[in-house]
Amino acid sequence: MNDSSAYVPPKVWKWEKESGGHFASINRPIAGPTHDKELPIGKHPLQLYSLATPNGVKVTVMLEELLARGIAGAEYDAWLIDIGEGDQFGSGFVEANPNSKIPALTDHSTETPTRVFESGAILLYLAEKFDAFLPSDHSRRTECLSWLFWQMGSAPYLGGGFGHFYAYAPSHIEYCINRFAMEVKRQLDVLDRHLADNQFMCGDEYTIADMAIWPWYGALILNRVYEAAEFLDAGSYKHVGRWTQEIEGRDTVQRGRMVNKMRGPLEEQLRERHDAGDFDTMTQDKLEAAE
Ligand SMILES: N[C@@H](CCC(=O)N[C@@H](CS)C(=O)NCC(=O)O)C(=O)O
Repeated sequence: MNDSSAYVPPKVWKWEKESGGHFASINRPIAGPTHDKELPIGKHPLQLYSLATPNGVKVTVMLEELLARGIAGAEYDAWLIDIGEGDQFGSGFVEANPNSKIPALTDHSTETPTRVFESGAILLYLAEKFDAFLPSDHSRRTECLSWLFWQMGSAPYLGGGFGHFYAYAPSHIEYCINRFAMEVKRQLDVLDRHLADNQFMCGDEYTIADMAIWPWYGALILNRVYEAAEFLDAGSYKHVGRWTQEIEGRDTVQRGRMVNKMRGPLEEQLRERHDAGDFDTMTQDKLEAAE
């Protein structure tokens, strides 16, 4: 760049001030806990510590799908981790996920508790544990995992790249928005071309690849993230739109979206989930009415 007013990086970067963007107060250049706080443990083998962001929703949808299939071992307690309040930096959470990001899962049904972090790893762990939503045929399984890992590698360009500069940065920087809008539109086109010939990401089978991709790219189509559907002309990706609506119509998906939700209509917020009946009795509207 030859703009003389442009920022010139120092020889060694130092953490001197917050960046000023949304979430600036929780961003730090160091890992590890900031305070002591044990994680609660409920009555079920699976303990989920999360928040209903797209990464969190992947896992709650998977758990609700497993339960809807009659897999009782997938019963779970879902505890709320408020990342705006820094819960992800509590000592117990850092033990569950050294990367300090939701979602984190601990399975207490194993000889010693098994921790799983990274949403893609959690989906794969649950799919393997319960032999569900992952094709058993090797080549179909490989296709499914290719799309699962595609999502894990691609969504940071959508969230940390496009979403950050379009919706959260303190000012709109044309270069950054152009760069990441271009990439996100390319990703949507990848999905659109694939979904033109496939009902789901892996042919006619709904799998963990759909569960990973839908909460991000479906949310973009439905204008639930970054209010960017118009800007990205999301409606033009017809096959992604058809697939988005088909998955949106699943009851399991609607339940999964409610778990650990802290925003939106109170009747859609089930901030903690400990029992299937909680959807009827413990939503935030009912809790507040009972106060
Ligand atoms: N690659 C991770 C990303 C998880 C992630 O970025 N989680 C965000 C919320 S969507 C978070 O916990 N942010 C808190 C922070 O960065 O301090 C995964 O898929 O699990």
